[in-house]
Amino acid sequence: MSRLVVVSNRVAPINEGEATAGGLAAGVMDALRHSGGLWFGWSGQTVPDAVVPPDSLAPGLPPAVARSGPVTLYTTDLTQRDYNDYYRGFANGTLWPTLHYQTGLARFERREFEGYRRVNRHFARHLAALVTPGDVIWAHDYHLMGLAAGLRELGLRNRIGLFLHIPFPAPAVLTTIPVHAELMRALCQYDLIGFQTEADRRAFADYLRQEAEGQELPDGTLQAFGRSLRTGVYPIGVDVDALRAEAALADAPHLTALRAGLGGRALVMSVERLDYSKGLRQRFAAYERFLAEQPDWHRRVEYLQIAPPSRSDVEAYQAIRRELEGEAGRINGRFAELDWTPLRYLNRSFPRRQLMPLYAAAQVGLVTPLRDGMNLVAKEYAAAQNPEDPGVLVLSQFAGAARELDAALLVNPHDEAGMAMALKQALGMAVEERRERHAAMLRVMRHNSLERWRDRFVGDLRQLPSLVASTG
Ligand code: ADQ
Repeated sequence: MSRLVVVSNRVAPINEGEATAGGLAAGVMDALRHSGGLWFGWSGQTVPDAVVPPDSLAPGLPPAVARSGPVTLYTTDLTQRDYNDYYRGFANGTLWPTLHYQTGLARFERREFEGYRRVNRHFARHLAALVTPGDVIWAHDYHLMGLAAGLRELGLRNRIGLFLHIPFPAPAVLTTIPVHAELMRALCQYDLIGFQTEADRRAFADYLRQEAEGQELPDGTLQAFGRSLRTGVYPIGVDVDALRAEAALADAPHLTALRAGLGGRALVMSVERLDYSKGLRQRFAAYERFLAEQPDWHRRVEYLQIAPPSRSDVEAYQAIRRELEGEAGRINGRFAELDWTPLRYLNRSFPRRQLMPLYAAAQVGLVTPLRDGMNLVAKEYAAAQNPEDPGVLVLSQFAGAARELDAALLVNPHDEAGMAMALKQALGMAVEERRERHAAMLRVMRHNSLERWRDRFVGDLRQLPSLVASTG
């Protein structure tokens, strides 16, 4: 079997039992262990600019290596300038907001786009030295849209695929990025591009048709920029049984502390990185409205929001953090009693094995992003529930997960009154209805598992006609 080479902005910790590693990292690592392979990405370290001359094509510091059985990890450092332009700049200042339809928060600097291309080439040069002609290369996410182009420039003809974890927006939104054509031309150097939903895949095909004179052949092949490529829909999943097993460990000390604090009140819970795309501001407002309109729920409910800061050196993230701190204080100031804090807002992360029992203890999982590629928290929350007495998932219609989990209570995160009503409905839902909805969600999640996501993507990539094989 051809060797698998995974590339992502950051490489996951190699430690199998790593408590904080997400399902995604574990799933990809499993695939690598299965076929043997390597994982390449940024080390997370930056070095002073002087180490690599500006615009140099020299690869910089040699990649560090770690091994675990048949899996080898390679990482490379970035210079401070690369980090600023590529990671903080174009990836998280331009692409992230635009692909989440937040064009008002997006900024554009050509210098940063050049940095993005530079780092993608830098990754490509390192990789080119590591891969052999039969390897299949699986890149992840919006940081690496230019990686295949970098590899092709170096003459690589391997099968190269990209899975986009976040949404692909409508063409009218994507074209707000001044260099959209250069970006999409580079993206089309991939052989296979995977999306979370059919809506994302369709938006990409629409862009190629409307903006790049592309066409879609009856067998689904897309042709644009002089290239033929395949696309597919691969909704990322979770390992339902493993999550439920973690969630059922109910005697953890942190859970005892939570229960003591709750004193029998119903728990509403949300967990995410602190990010403007996750809809926290709108959710806080909806909860405030719920409290204002439903005085009979006062003292009987508590909302726990866990949101560790992320990307704190990007201005839009500092702004949302300041705003939420203010709002949490104001809402508590308005409703709290001596013995009741209606909203608990924690800016920290928890190891997975602690998070799952918390999900299981929550009567309502409130997952209301303004846009989200998939949203794994929604699936983790549903998987963590006790099937006999499950909690209710209130889910944004704009999360990719809503396409599969239509048995959740679906809400529009911009509809404050609608969200407040859904919260009331969730808190009062009879156990039969909760069981029915939960069983329906479990069925979908068992089918679209993490394993299936990975095996389908890697299987499709392996099956593509190999340019190496066909040309010798
Ligand atoms: P994210 O935007 O990071 O992922 P999400 O899908 O919810 O969003 O995944 C977050 C992961 O981190 C989950 O496994 C969650 O349990 C964990 N996590 C979040 N907050 C945590 C906390 N406070 N403590 C511990 N763990 C925490 C991107 C895309 C998504 C897409 C995923 C996977 O934006 O749309 O679903 O990739 O493709």
